[in-house]
Amino acid sequence: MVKLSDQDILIIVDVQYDFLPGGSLAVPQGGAVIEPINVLAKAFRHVVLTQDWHPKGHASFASSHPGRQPFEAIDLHYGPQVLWPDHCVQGTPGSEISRELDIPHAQLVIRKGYNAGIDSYSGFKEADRQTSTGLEGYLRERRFRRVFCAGLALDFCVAWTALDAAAAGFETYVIEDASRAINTDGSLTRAQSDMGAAGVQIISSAQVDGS
Ligand code: VGL
Ligand code: ZN
Repeated sequence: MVKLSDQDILIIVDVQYDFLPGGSLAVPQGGAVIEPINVLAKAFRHVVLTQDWHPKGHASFASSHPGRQPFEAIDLHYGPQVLWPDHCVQGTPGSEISRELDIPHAQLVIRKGYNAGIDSYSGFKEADRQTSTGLEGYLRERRFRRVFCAGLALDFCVAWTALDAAAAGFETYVIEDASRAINTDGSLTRAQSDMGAAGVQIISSAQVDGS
């Protein structure tokens, strides 16, 4: 069991309509995260949410690259980039965080992916690996020690957020049953091995003791 304290924070990643059933980048079984997240969030005093938040014509959209298809990879100025269907465009219904989430005590929504030329899977650092969202400073200033991550998608935004949390020095956990993966081109296996190598601990909701 992992006994929670006041120095623990839960980061709920990208539970937005475009990643849920019917969305433009629907994660397989994405809707299955809602219930476990709602239960889990009640065990945490501190919760933050992330929101994928792209301008129209974003560099991560296949539609921005003539002749390219979703789920192909290309090289952008900062390195390889998987191309996606248009998703989470600022202000659209698909970009909204699910109203099924029952986390009224969430303290912050951190938006990411708003720079037109840079993707950001991570809630901490954009894909150029330079540009910061400010989340690390926020968590440090509030003196958190451990970060717990869950949401969508396990092999992209959850994994990258967890990897950056670990790199920033937080003891980091991913709650697997409260997350679901896209799993394209071996992405889930790769994310799992990257997280293992970084010391991110993969646990289940049942191991979290909020009492
Ligand atoms: C995500 C692909 C593109 C995610 C966001 O939330 O995992 N995946 N943008
Ligand atoms: Zn995105």
